[in-house]
Parts: sequence; structure tokens; C-alpha cells
Amino acid sequence: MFINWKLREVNLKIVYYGPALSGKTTNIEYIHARTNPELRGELISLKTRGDRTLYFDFMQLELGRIKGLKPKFNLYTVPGQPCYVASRRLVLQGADGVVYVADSQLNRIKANIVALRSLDDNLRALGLSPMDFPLVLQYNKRDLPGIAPIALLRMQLARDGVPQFQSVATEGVGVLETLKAAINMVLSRM
Ligand SMILES: Nc1nc2c(ncn2[C@@H]2O[C@H](COP(=O)(O)OP(=O)(O)OP(=O)(O)O)[C@@H](O)[C@H]2O)c(=O)[nH]1
Ligand SMILES: [Mg+2]
Repeated sequence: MFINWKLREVNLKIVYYGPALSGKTTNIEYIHARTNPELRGELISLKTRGDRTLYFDFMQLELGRIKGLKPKFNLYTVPGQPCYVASRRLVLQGADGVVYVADSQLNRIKANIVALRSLDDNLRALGLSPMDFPLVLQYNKRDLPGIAPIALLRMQLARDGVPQFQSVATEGVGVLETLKAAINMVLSRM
């Protein structure tokens, strides 16, 4: 969180985290396409030739004033491919909340767990406590065949009190609901 008292602006950072190809960039692309252009900035995506996130995606979203302050949300995605571990830690720096995007496919269960553990490790490395860090869980790709039942995903990924959403990011299902939950969580902390 960064407050510019002169402009009465509060900058808050929400990071979309998760295993490779789980749909983090798709979430942010949908948010960008669906929000009022007057309230959001450009979508900046640094991609490889194969459309994979190289460093991060970024967009800024404004909300109306709250108690005289203007909150600005900086939305980032991390690159999910295992080799970009250093980038993930850098992007996570200064985060006020995380949306963890899980891939519902049965063959991605292990990747989901590994990525969630790496999120905890990275938070700890930044001096934060994973257990009470603002987190929203999204179970994405609910449209595909061969997906794990929600109960199984919950058992493996969820923690007490963490808001959870099912989504089909490619169709925008559940995307804005997830974002709203993350925004509310971060604002209530503030
Ligand atoms: N069927 C289906 N495909 C999806 C869904 N969400 C994302 N995808 C597809 O999954 C692929 C990966 O999506 P991305 O959003 O690029 O994934 P990412 O998590 O940003 O991947 P990295 O940047 O490499 O970590 C793309 O082909 C998307 O179109 C979904 O809900 N359903
Ligand atoms: Mg991406």
C-alpha cells in the first residue's frame, strides 16, 4: 500500500498467482475488456512468442472515493512457468492481496499444490505470514472435461475463511466476482 496524501490517493496491489497456464492473464484481460476505460489504464503484457507471460501483466483500476481517499488498484499477474521463480517473488513484493487461480483439471492437481506452496514460501521470504495474508481462491476452467470436483480442490487448496469462486475465465464467468472479493478484502484491511 502506498498513500499519496497530497493527491489523497491510495495505491493497492493485487497479484494474480497460480501455476502455469491456469488462466491468470485471461482473468486480467477480461477485467480490462469489461471495465470503464475512464477508470482503468492500459493493459501492459510482457509475453513470449508463445503467448506466455514473461514477466508480468499489469493494469490499474480506479474506484470512487472512499472516506475522502481515492483507491487505485494495481493488478498484476505473475508468470506461472516454473523457471520464472525470481520474477514471481519480485511481482509479489508489496502485494496487499493475492488471487490464487487454480487450474481445475485433474492432471494439474500437483501443479496447483506446488504453486500454492511456492506462494507461501515467497510470502514468508517477504516477511509476510501466509496464514493471515488476504487471499481469494479461484477454481478456473470449470468448462473443461476431466476436472476435479470442487470438494477435492477445496480439500487440497482452501484454508479457513478464504473466499472461493468457480470460474471460466475465457467466458468471464466468475472473473468479476473474484476481483470484487479481492478488492473488498484489501479495502477492509486498509
Ligand atoms: N477452457 C478454458 N480455457 C481457459 C480458461 N481460462 C484460460 N484458459 C486458456 O488457458 C490458456 C492459458 O491461459 P493464460 O491466461 O495465458 O494462463 P496464465 O496463467 O496467464 O499462464 P502463464 O502466464 O504461463 O502463467 C489459454 O489458452 C487460455 O485461453 C477457462 O476457464 N477455460
Ligand atoms: Mg500469464
